[in-house]
Amino acid sequence: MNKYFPEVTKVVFEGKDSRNPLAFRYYDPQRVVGGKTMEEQLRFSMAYWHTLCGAGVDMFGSGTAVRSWGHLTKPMDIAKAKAEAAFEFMSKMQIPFFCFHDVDIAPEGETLEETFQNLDEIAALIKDLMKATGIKLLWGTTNLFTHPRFMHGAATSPNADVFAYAAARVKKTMEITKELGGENYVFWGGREGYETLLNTDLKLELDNLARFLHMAVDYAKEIGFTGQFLIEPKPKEPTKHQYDFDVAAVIGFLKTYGLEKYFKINIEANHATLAGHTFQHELRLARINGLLGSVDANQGDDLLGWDTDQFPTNIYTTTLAMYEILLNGGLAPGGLNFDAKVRRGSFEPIDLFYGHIAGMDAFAHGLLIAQRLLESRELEDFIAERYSSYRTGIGEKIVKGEVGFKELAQYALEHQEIKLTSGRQELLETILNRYMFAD
Ligand code: XUL
Ligand code: CO
Repeated sequence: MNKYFPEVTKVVFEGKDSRNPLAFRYYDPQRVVGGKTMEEQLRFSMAYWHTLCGAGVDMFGSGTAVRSWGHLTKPMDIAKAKAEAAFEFMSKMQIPFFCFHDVDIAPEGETLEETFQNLDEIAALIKDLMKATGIKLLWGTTNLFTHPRFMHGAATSPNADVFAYAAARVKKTMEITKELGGENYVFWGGREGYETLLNTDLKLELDNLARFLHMAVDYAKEIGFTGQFLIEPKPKEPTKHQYDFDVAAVIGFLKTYGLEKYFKINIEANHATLAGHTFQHELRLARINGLLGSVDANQGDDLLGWDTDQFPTNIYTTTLAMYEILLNGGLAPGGLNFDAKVRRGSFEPIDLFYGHIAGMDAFAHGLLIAQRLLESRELEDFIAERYSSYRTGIGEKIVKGEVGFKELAQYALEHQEIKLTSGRQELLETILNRYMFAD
């Protein structure tokens, strides 16, 4: 496999002193960290849409990306070349998983039948490539947002024919995901939201979204698809108000509609910051609710208010993310999917390698730091001490449900001198820096 990216051989671990830009300085797949190999802890995945389909288009300019399959003109020839290029790329990058939308791997046909036929043909090719390389499918998903028919939503469209059409497409992608041994299936509510309440039946749209997801659960049971269902929150873009706004909104939605047993959450770093949260906040909230399923690994830009989907390079963020993931006992069957694209100006094929190396090393480095931080228990012990008043006396009674307002009022009357302790934020930030820059 040396047809599409001949300028690169295999990217391997060379250690932190290496100056080879096509080597890993931290990602050492077989190194054991926290009882598992880095490969098992990190479960890296390539996003088919950005890496194979991203053309470098933006609101003001056309595609810039130079790709070795760029001379092809027939949609199915392009799809086949992209599939081969994808597996050559992942093999050279040592990326063990990939994720796709249906339309990423095969072109839409004139009719639904033709679309399905195209999908079957490319899925068969992908299945062979998976077998030949050992690369696995982390998740599949359906693109229910690009085509004009989804302008008002898919499962939340006011038009029932669109709801039915979306169901047909999800049904097919789920079948292909099962056929390829996919470990998860993602729902990102691309256009499931609204622009204005002046034309929106909010209650019906939310009820319909839940109906759609229940149908997906039923169909998975029917065909024996046992992958984990995931919802990916995002607060805005493309619609002004997305229904899956953030982890808190998704938890409320899942519980309201009795879906929490069937779904976990796929948390994307850039979506977290767009919602006004840190990535760690979203991971923590999902984790403590037993709903942390998988991660779309990327980062936004503090100065821009949209989803820039950059490769993650901020080691503070990757460290605190890996801290949550380690406390979660890992992500499996989820993983770290690089929902990230190279900048429009990074138009050469080799930039795809630099982008993924940057992201993989940032997470591997973050894993090493997070593991040391956890083993030291410095933060855990501080937090335990900070809440120690709930382990004895009146605090213990509160936690055990043994007192109510009457007893607490009596207690307060008898203990009017309250002694507070410092939160020590600056000290804790210094401790974190000690781990960040230990090597
Ligand atoms: C869009 C986004 C999607 C989902 C899959 O912001 O993140 O690519 O990850 O549909
Ligand atoms: Co995403």
